[in-house]
Amino acid sequence: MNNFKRYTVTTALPYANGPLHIGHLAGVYIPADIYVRYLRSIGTDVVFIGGSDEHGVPITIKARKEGVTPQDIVDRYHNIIKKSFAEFGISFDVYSRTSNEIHKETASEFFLKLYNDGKLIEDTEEQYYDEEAKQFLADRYITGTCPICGNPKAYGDQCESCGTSLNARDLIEPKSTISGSAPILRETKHWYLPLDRYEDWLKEWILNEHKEWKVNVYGQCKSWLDAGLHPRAVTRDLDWGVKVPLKDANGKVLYVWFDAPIGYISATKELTNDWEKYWKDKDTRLIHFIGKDNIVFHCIIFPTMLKAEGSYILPDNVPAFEFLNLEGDKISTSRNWAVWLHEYLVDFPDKQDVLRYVLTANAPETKDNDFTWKDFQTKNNSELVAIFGNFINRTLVLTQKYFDGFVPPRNKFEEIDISTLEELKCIPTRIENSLDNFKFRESLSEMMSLARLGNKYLTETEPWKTFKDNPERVQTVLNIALQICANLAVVSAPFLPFTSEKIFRMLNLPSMKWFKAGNTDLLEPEHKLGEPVLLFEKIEDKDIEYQINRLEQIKTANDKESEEIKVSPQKETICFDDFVKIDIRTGKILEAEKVPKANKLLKLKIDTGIDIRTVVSGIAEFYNPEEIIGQNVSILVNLAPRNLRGIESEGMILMAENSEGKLCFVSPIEDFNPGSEIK
Ligand code: B3M
Ligand code: ZN
Repeated sequence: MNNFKRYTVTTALPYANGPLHIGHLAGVYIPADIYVRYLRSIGTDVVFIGGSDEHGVPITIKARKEGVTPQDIVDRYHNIIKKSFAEFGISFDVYSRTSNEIHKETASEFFLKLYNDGKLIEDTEEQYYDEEAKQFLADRYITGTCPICGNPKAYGDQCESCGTSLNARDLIEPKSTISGSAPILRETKHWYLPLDRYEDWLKEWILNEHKEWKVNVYGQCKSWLDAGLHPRAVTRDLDWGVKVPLKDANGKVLYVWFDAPIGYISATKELTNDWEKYWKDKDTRLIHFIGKDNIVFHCIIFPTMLKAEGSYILPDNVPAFEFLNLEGDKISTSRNWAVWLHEYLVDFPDKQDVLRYVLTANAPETKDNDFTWKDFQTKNNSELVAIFGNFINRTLVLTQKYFDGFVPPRNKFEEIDISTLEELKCIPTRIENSLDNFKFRESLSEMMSLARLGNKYLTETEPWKTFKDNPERVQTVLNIALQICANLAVVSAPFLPFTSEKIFRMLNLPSMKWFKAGNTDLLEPEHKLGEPVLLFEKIEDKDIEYQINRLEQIKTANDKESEEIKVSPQKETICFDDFVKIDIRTGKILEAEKVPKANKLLKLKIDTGIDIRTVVSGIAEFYNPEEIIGQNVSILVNLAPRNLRGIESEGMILMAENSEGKLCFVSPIEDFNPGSEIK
């Protein structure tokens, strides 16, 4: 270990504009959670900080598209995200958000301190302005023709066709996405952080003093520093964000990447009045867990802000992870190419630890890595079930059978007993060393080596054969096997917290701290054990095929999307009397949930004005249940009820369907009374 008195561990603040997927967990939150659980277990004073990043242009664009406010968007996703973290046991001491007051104050004060100390530069430059919408345009709000490849739909910051990163000024025939008009150039004032003035200091601090940082992190920093740094604007013309706290800054907010990392500080303030010792005492070790796309912000820009402010400590390490792919393809929210955490739990309830295990074993530590459902199944069936679960289960069941669930005494040792206990004593230190070096895959495999050791011990000593002739020998064997179980409960806790708790309960022991690991007398003879329960269960082929199928359907839908748009021909003529038989009403979705093991179906509760009824609707591929609650709909109410997957569906929601089978709601655009007739 080292000489620090306490730890501040932060995790990248996810943007509150979508739910979480496995890539988030694997690349940031699971490793951070393992690390913090371990630190707590060895008695370290640590605060574990998380929160939602609720500013930035993508959130305003999403809000505009849906016709709601940015605050509506972040309220929705902040809650979904927070819930997912809790469900997967990510044990934050505080999970905050950057739209709350304490953050606005903290970020404003930070900016003002830099401003008043003369640490920022003021500069005026020309930027695109939409005269109809009367606002300056962020790069994402401008489209035009890419000067490189001619794509007519390039964005002001990037052309998604050829991948070139652009400046809005590069676009040919730029257009505002807000009003559709051609923007004009207009002067605007901004404040800049002069990174160039900190270049020498950064070189010394990172390249000389932090050679121990992970190669990917060190390498990225070095190439930024070698290329030379330039002043960076820390304000934007936008109406969503932390207002710039200066008189002449109307309509300007802090740049999201300026305020977001300050969110770590505000979250700590929210947690404790004693926050300063976690941020200003040099005996505190500050560690940022992030994904690789955030390296420059956490290693260069935020440290420069902290240094310029003057009273804060700097990060001592920034363990950044690479990316997790899904079945060979980059995870993508817009293409719905992801395993969403809230959906995973519908299909695999109570299997949080299985996902934690698989994602740790495959953590994209040093290079991008792939998640596949087949591998998920294999790791569950042949590692968690066949080794870990099997060992614990056999030990407890045999103790129940031979000794009524009482821990037997130890008698004379044989060679294998001694060597097994010796090996047991070494394993915790190996896990510690790996964790101290942020090698999570290695630490997990050391943890599993203890389960392997136990399994091998039982297989070689064969207590089920020995019992008849030599029950005394079996007493020793099961005592030792039980000590291994207790040790597994201790050392698996950071990795598989839910499982660890179950083992402690099965052993009828209170949860134990890390210093107990390696102890061979955790269970006294005569101690009465609790009830054995199954820790892991086999995952069947059909459950995996279902998941693979789901992804294939998404892939097909995505491929089709790029094909031409076709319109189907008009149907045969009907008379007015046919039409009036149809009773369509305005309604509102009150509740929505996935129908288990059905790709396409959502079960909805609809207020039809007439009554509240259940409707099963085939829209699950296009909408997450959470995002459609409160949605206005048109509903055919006099359709005869139908039974779908055992659920009685009493009506049909009207949807528009395009030639690729994509669906969208057809609903009153105003909040109309449920029950109004549509004719
Ligand atoms: N929200 C970016 C991201 O999720 C950003 C992280 C902020 S950390 C202060 O990639
Ligand atoms: Zn292009």
